[in-house]
Amino acid sequence: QITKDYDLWLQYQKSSVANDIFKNIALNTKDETNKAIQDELKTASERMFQYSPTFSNSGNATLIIKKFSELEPTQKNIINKANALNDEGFAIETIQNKGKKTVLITAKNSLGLLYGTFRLLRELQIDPSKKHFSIADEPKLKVRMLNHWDNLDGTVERGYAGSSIWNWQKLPDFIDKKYIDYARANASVGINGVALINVNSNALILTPQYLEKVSALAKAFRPYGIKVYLTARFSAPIEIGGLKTADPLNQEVQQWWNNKVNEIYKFIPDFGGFLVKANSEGQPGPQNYGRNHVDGANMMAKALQPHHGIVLWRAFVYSETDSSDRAKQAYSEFVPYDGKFEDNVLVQVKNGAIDFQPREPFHPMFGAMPKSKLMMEYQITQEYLGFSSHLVFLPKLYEEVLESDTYKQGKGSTVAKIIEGKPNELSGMAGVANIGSDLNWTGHPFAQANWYGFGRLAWNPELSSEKIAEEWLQQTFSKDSNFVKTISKIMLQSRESVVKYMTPLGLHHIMATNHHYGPGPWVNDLARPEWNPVYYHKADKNGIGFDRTATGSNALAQYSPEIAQYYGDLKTCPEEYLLWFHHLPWDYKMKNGKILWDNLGIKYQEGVNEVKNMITTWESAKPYIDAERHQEVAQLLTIQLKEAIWWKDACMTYFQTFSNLPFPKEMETPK
Ligand code: GCW
Repeated sequence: QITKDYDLWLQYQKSSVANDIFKNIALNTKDETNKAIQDELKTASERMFQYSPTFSNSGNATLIIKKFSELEPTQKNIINKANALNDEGFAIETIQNKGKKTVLITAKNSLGLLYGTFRLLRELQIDPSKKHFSIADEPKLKVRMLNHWDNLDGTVERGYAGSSIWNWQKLPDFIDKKYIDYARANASVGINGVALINVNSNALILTPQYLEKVSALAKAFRPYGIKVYLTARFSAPIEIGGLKTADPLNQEVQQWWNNKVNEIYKFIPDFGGFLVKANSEGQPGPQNYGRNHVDGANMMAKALQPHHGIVLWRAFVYSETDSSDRAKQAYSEFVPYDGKFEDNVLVQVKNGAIDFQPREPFHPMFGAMPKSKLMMEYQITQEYLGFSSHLVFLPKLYEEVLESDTYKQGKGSTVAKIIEGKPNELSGMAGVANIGSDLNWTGHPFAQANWYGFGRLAWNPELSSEKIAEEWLQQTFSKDSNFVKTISKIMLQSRESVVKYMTPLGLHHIMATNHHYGPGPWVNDLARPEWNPVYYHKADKNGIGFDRTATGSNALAQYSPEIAQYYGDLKTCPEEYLLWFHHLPWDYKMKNGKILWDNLGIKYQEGVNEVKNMITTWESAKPYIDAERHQEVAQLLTIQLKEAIWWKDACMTYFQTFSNLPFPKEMETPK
């Protein structure tokens, strides 16, 4: 073992109690997924309980893993239970078998059995003595995928964990063990799709030379139920097809995509489909030809339909020409087309309308397109949240968005309900991966929890972040309840802390220009106004904040009347979103009786103090875990504190040039 954190949450730590559950496993190992189940059980059993399981199809099994079509009629009640589950669901039950207690994992197909196995292993990692099971579970979303922003040259856009894990030069013949471990980790939380390269795509990925390599990766992932998707550059028919145009309504262009898709399926029979960024940040798209998003998406959708492939059409668009409020643009470009997208199109919407900020209100498109299928796009990589140097537990952010009530179909139409969609229809969640070539995969050991938590929420968008933090800690570090209690507390608070020391009270996009690391609220020399932080905070001598009410950009009108009223009225608008929706004077009196300027300083200071507290708490965790990972995290927390102070000092000093007020007494004065 090179380093413990390579094993992620699949540590399978040596257990102090015995359990013979893996002694004799009834499993048909002919199928490649069942073979993956076998490998996993062997590893887990040897590491946790120090024995190798026997795999057979008869005898006195201690664990039976069988599709329910293979179960005996006497096991009817379990069959019924499992039958009610969807195709990827599973049941785990302790049953009487030949007079002995036996654990049974059953599902409709082998992928369900794999998910059931990983679930059993999670339960055992948390409680190794466990013998009684009665679990039935199934994913609530169909597409649960990672989006890699990896480039073909090995760099990763917004990647902070080394370089790309895809070794294009050695593919297709060399299958790095890392690919398998990556697939195991994904399958263990139910992730079933991966878009291999950047949405700022390179058409070369669609050429046979690359498709051959992609097909080798698809083959490696297949036993783990993971489908491969590719980003499709809209202008590919010109760049690699020799056509003069990429106009989606041109017959030749449609034919080119049909042929291309047929070719792809020859290489990858279970290819997932295309992920497309079009007409956004300079990427080509249908608008280059006077067409719209529906024309573009449906053209690709039609090519994919004969093969049951899908299109993930991104809604992250904003144009060079309209810069009154970037937050409004996606809604204006998409909502008028509700109901026009083909059945196999998912519109992939970022959680908020600006761009993966530490905190954003939910995207107004959620609930606004009832006749279309919308899927969620989260960022797991921490572009705007301190890269992989800051400990930030993102499931807390994900959960906040999923729980938000859009009121679009009446009270209770939460974002989670909207993306879950109708039963049996296409639905999904994507996360921009934070994975790279670093030994620990994600740069920060705690960033692994964001990958894990994303997967758990994609499986069940209604899970609590608290549960996710606890089970991740138990599997990754230690089951000790003291440890789990204290460290889950700092995880759960970490997202609020980063909001406080970076962008409190609804401020946003004031990170340094281009790279987005560290503070940079001041003017830059970029031509586009919406790439300038001052566009977002609008600080002047009269006050600070973006007026998105009717007196300003009126972005609020894109929400349901209930939400527009709630955020628009200063009496009800939560402090967290104050400056997101309102421009207010520096001496605006807030609920605690203090003025806005003082509250800003107090928030920045609270953020800093909370990081200090994280450091002391982490110090107390020393006895519970290995020195190596303890030391790693301790060093990173030191960076985080230094930078929280940097944020506070830089922002408050800059904003003071407008407010002309002294720092509040609660705030430590910048050195
Ligand atoms: O967050 C912004 C990033 C870009 C990214 C873009 C997008 C891939 O700064 O790097 O491009 O969003 O989501 O398309």
